[in-house]
Amino acid sequence: IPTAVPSYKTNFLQACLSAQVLTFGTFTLKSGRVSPYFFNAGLFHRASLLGALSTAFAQTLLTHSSIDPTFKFDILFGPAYKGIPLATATIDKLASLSPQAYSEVSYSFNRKEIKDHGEGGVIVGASLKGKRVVIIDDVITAGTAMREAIGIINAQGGILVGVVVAVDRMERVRDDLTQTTSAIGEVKREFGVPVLSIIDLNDLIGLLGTLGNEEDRERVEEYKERYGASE
Ligand code: OMP
Repeated sequence: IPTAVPSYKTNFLQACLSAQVLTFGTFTLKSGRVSPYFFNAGLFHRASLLGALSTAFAQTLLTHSSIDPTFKFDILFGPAYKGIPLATATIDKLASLSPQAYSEVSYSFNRKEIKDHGEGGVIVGASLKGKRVVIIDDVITAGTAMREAIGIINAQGGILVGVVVAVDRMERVRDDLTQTTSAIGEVKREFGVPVLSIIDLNDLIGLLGTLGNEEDRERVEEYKERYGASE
């Protein structure tokens, strides 16, 4: 594994492979595309794996903060359902790695069903109103899930300051070959916020090469040729 790749990325990739969170085969995606690989964050349920995932998310956020000291947030927002354990585990990890900077950060998530009794409302955890919010989620492919989450934050009066995902699949939003921009690129340009990922498609291709898994590497490369984004 090349030394230029930070160890948190390679540790994370190894954890994904060992737990089969990352698998190779033939998978139909939400977008209808047929992919040679799939990342299933729902399999990170064992304590040690959740620890590996939250550590990698925390390192990704800390690395970005060291490059851009103005990158500060009050809330980590995890869209229901898969984002919920990601947000809660990651703020806990951030606070233990860097208590001075992160002890006061909150988690927050949306309800899928509107609750009209008890405390009511759409949001569980910290209120988003007037707060600096970072969205945390599993995978970004065409960006549909991310746009929904941004809609909730805007409706609640939150200020979106960034997005972090486990895997950036680096795919074009549209199948049309004349439009080759990625979902992440569009979110970055449209909302003017950084969109970070623990790993992306190129990290994955690099790892398959290092592991000598030529068959899967070629299939993933072919998929990238077909659906990969320019930026
Ligand atoms: P978009 O909404 O197209 O960006 O797709 C993101 C969602 O697709 C994720 O939140 C997952 O529900 C699902 N997904 C995965 O979980 N892993 C993958 O490797 C690919 C997808 C997907 O369907 O594109």
